Amino acid sequence: MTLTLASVVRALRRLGLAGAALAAPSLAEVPAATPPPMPADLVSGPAAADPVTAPVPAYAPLKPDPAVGQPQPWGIDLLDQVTPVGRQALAMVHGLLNPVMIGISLLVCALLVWTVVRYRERANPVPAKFSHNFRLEVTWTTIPALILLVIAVPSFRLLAAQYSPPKADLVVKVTGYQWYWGYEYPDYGGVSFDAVMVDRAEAARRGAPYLLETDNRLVVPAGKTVKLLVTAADVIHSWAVPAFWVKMDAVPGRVNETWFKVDRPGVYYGQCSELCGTKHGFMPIAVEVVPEQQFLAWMRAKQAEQGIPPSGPGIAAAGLAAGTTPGA
Ligand SMILES: [Cu+2]
Repeated sequence: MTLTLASVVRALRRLGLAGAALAAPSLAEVPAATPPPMPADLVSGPAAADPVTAPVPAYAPLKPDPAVGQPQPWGIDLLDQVTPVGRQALAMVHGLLNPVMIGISLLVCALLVWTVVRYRERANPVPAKFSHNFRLEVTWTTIPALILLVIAVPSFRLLAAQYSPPKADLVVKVTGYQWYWGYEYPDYGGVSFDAVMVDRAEAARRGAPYLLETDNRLVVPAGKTVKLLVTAADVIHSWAVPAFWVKMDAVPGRVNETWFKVDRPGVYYGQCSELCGTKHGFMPIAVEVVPEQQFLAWMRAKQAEQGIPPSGPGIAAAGLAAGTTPGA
């Protein structure tokens, strides 16, 4: 019970009701989320890593943080967002949509109570017979229209942000199957693998949430723009990760495009979000965001495992093209 109340109080506080005006928040000033601590040597450019003095550390899978990128017990609010688009969207929900919804609900409740009390039969035995009120009708049409106009401004700004990604640093092809996901990295010699849900014991061993963890995770570099080409091989699926504010339909015979950029290394979970058959609820998505050097080490190990020669952006610069598996 304490937990429930605490969550409700926390969520209400986050709604920002105290100073909530109906005016659209200036989304240009959306507070940048607390920048994640990133060791300087991990923010690498091609020249940053000297293969002789700075050997690429071996890849080690990240342990999920129960507070980030996955559902919370009794959580009633949206997940904390880790992408620029997600932060923009969440600011709009907390700063504009929730106050508008709550304001309208309270107004309608108050009107209802007032009508019931003021116009009950005993207090108002002879009801009025008029059926139109020009001024009132204009008002209750204009005000909602203005509210929609106010909402439209940040809404279109958000849409524009979602559909105008920066230049992609990495492209991943995502394919939905009944009932698992397949991933392929065309820039790295076509490294590919499937991601299948793990059982309860394996999830517990990894400290990961059951029903959300997959045997192979989609691994991507932190701070880089990742473009996803999303499709499906059988029926319609949907690739969705709530903490990224990403949800894209995977349609057979079509390629849909979406993107995300996550600065904070971590493991983030999602699920197929299109009813796709009996095991629709059992094709989760696990994305592991790692510092770039770790990503390259992981990628090189995958290439070695799949008999693919060292290739792809950053592999040679990181000293991984020598044919050795990093950290081995
Ligand atoms: Cu599906």
